[in-house]
Amino acid sequence: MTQAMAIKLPRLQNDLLELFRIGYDAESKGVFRMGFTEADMQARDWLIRKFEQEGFHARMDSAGNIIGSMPGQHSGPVVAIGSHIDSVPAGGMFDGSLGVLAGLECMRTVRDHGLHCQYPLEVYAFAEEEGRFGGMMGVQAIAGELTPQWLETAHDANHMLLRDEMTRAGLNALEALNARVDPKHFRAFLELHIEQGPVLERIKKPVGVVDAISGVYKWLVRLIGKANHAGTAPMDMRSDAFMGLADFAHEIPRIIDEDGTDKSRLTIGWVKLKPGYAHTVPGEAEFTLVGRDTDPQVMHDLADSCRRVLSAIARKHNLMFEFEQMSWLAPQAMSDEVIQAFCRQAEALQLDYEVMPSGAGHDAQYMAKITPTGLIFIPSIGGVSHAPDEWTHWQDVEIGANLLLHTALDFARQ
Ligand code: HGY
Ligand code: MN
Ligand code: MN
Ligand code: MN
Repeated sequence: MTQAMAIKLPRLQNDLLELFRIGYDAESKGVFRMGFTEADMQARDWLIRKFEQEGFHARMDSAGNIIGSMPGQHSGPVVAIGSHIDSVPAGGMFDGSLGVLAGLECMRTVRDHGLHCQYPLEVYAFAEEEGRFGGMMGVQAIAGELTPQWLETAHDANHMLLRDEMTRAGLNALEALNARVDPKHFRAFLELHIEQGPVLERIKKPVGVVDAISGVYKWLVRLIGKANHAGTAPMDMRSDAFMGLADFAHEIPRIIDEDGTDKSRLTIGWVKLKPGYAHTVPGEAEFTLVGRDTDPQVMHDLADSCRRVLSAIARKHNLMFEFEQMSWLAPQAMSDEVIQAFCRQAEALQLDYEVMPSGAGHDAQYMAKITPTGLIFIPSIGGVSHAPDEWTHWQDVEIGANLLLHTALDFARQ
C-alpha cells in the first residue's frame, strides 16, 4: 500500500511560500532570517503553530531547535527528518526550509493514509545552521558537541554575543547544553536539501545521494596597520590594512593550487575597513575567511597555508595580524545503511540518481555522529544558492519529497 503513497505538492508549495514571507525583504527579494534574529524566532513560532494546526505535537528545545512529532506503535527509536529554517542575508526560499517542510508534508501524508508506523516520526528545524555564530549550533547541541566556553563567548562578525541574542529570543545560552539527545533516541536521520551547486542540472539527474559532506572553518581575521591622511602619507610610508587584505585575496588561487584540491574553497564574504572613510588610509581591515574541503587533512593544510601567507603579508605591509577561529566543522561521511536505503527507494521509484559529495555544510554532518544519517539533493537551477534567485523546479521538489517519504517509511516500518 505504501508504494502508492505520495506527498501533496500544493501543500508543500504553500508552506514554502508562507515561510518565505517571514523575513522577506522586497528590495533584495531575498529572505533575512539569520540565527536568533526577530524574523528567525517568528519563523520558529510559525512552524510550531503549523505542526499543531496539523494535529502534531511541537516544541522548542533549550537550543532553539523546533521538533514536530508523530507517535508510532512503539515509543522509539524515532525516525528523524530535518534541516534548518534560519537563512543567510538575502537568502532564497529553499535552502533548509525545503528539508523541514518536506518532513512536515511526509507526516501529513502518513496521517492522511491512516498509516500507523511502527516507530515515531520527528521533524527538526535546527537552530543557527547558517553560521552567523559559527554554524550548526542547534544540531551540535543535540549531538552534545557544544561547550559552556563557546556558548559564553560566541559572537557574530559585528561582535554581537550569541548569549545576548539568545536572551533576547527568550532562551538561556548555557541551557543549550541540556538540549543533548541520547543517540539511542534515534533510529536514523534523513535530510532533503537543494544541491546549491551545478552538478545535477549539468548531468540531468533529478536526485543526488550524498556520500560525504565537506568540512568548513570560519575565521574572523584582523589586519592592523595605521590610519593616516590619504593625501599627505607617501605611498611607501603607509601601513595600509586594505592593501594587505587585497594582497591576501590575490594569493588565494595559489594557496588552493599548492595546498588544496578541486574540492577546496576559500571565501572572503564580509569585510569591514576602519575608519572606513575615503580620505583616510585604512588602519584596520576585519574580514571573514571561510575554508572548506571534504578531506580533514586538506582542511588543516589550507588553514596552515592561510596563516603563513597572512603573516608574510603582514610583515610586507608593516601590519599586525590576528584571527579568531569562530568554527571548525569537520568533514563527515554519510552512513552506508542510509545511502543504500535512499538508493534502493530511488530505484523502486524509478528515479535516476547520482552518488556525490556535498560542497556545502549541512546539519546531517552532526547527526551522522550520533545516528545512521543520509542526505539527498535535488537540482538547483543554474547551481545558484545563498541568493534571492535560488530556485528549483517544482517537479524536482515533488520527486525529492517523495523519495524522502518512502525512505523514512522504510525505516519507520522496520
Ligand atoms: O555555508 C554552508 O555550507 C551552509 O549553507 N551552511
Ligand atoms: Mn542549508
Ligand atoms: Mn545555506
Ligand atoms: Mn572574540
